[in-house]
Amino acid sequence: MIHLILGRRSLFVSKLRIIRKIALSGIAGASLWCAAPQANAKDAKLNIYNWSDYIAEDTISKFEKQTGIKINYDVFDSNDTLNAKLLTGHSGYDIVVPTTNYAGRQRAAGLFAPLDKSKLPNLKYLDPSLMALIADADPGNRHFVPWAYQTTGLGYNLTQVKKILGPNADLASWDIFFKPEYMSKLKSCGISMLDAPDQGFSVALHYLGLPPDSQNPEDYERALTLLKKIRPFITSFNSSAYLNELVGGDICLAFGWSNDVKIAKQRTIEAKKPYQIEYVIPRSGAPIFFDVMAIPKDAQHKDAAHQWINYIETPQVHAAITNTIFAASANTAAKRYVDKSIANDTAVHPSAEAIQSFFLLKPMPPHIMRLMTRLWTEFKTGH
Ligand code: N2P
Repeated sequence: MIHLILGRRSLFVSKLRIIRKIALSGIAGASLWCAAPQANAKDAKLNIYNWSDYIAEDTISKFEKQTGIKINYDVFDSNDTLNAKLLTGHSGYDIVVPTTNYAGRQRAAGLFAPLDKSKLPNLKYLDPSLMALIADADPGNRHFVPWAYQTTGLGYNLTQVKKILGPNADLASWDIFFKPEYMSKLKSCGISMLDAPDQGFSVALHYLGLPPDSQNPEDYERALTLLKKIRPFITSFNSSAYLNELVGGDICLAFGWSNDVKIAKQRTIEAKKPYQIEYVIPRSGAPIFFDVMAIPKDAQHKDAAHQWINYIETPQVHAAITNTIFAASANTAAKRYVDKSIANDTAVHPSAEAIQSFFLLKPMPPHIMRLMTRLWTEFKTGH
C-alpha cells in the first residue's frame, strides 16, 4: 500500500514521461519484468520507510509483479522522526532511507545490518567517486546504497518575488534569506523553512563564514543569533507541505530541498498556474547530501530488502525515479535513460565545479546534535 498523496494529474504526466522514455530508449521492458520468481513465504513482504515525494509511480508495482513480494510503503519528512523510530527499535521496517549525516551515527550505533553484496550485482553501476563520499559515513560501503543526492537551496515563486524585490535582485545569494531587508518584504507572500536543524544550522554557519560542520558550540550560538533576526519573517516551518504551498502560490520563498522545488515547478507548469517556480543554489555554496537505503538490524525480511536494493539499482528503474523526483542518482548506467532536460539541468546534476562550493553534511557528535535540537526549538518558538 502506498501511503503517499500525490496530485493525480502530475502522476499521470510523470507516467507518460516514463513510458515515453522507455519507449524512446528502445527497451521493450520484457527482459526486465518477465522473470517473476516466487518469494519465500517468510520474505513475501517488504516494509519500506522513505521520504515523501521520492519515488516513481510504478516503482513499487513493478517490483511486486516481478518478485511476488508485497510492499508496505510509508513516508516521512524528517531524519529526526526516522531516527527516533530506529533508536526505539522494532520499527517494523526492512528498508529505511536516512541521510548520511544521520545514517553515519545510526550505523556506528549498530542499528543496521551489513549488506550481503553477493545478492547485489547491480552495485557495479554505482559511481565510485560518489561511493567514496558516502564512505565518510559508512567505511567500506558496507551498509548503505544511495537512493538520491541533492542540495538545499532557495525555492522561489519567481513571478511574485521579482514583483516585490524588482527584476535585478540577486536571487542566487543567501542574502535573500538572511537579510531582514529582503525577508521583511517577502513575508507578505509567505516564507517557509525546512524544519530540519542540521540543514538550517549548516547554512547559517556557512553564511557567517564559519565551518558548516563546526563542532564549536559557540558557533551555533552565533548562528542562532543570525537565525533569530529572520525568525519574524518566516511564516511556516515544514519539510514537505511547502512543495504544494509553492504550487498553490501560498508561499513565494522556501528554504528547501532541490527535488521538492523541482517537483513544485513541474506541478505548477502542469496546473497552468500564472506564475513560475524556480530552484536556485546560492553561488557561495549550499549543503549537498545523500539519502541512502539501509536495512535495520532487526528487519524481518532481509532477503526481500536485498532484492529491493538490487532492483532499485536496475538502470531503467533508477532513471524512472530520477525522471519523477528530479534528484540525481549515483547509478552511472541509469544516466542514459534520464530525460535530457533533467540530465542537463545543473540544479539537479550540478557541474563538478559547482560541487566544489558545496558542503557535504557530515555525521556530528551527539552533544552537537543535542545542542542543535535545543537551539532549533529556541529559534522556532522565538525565545
Ligand atoms: C524528499 C526530500 C528528501 C530530502 N522530498 C531530504 N533528505
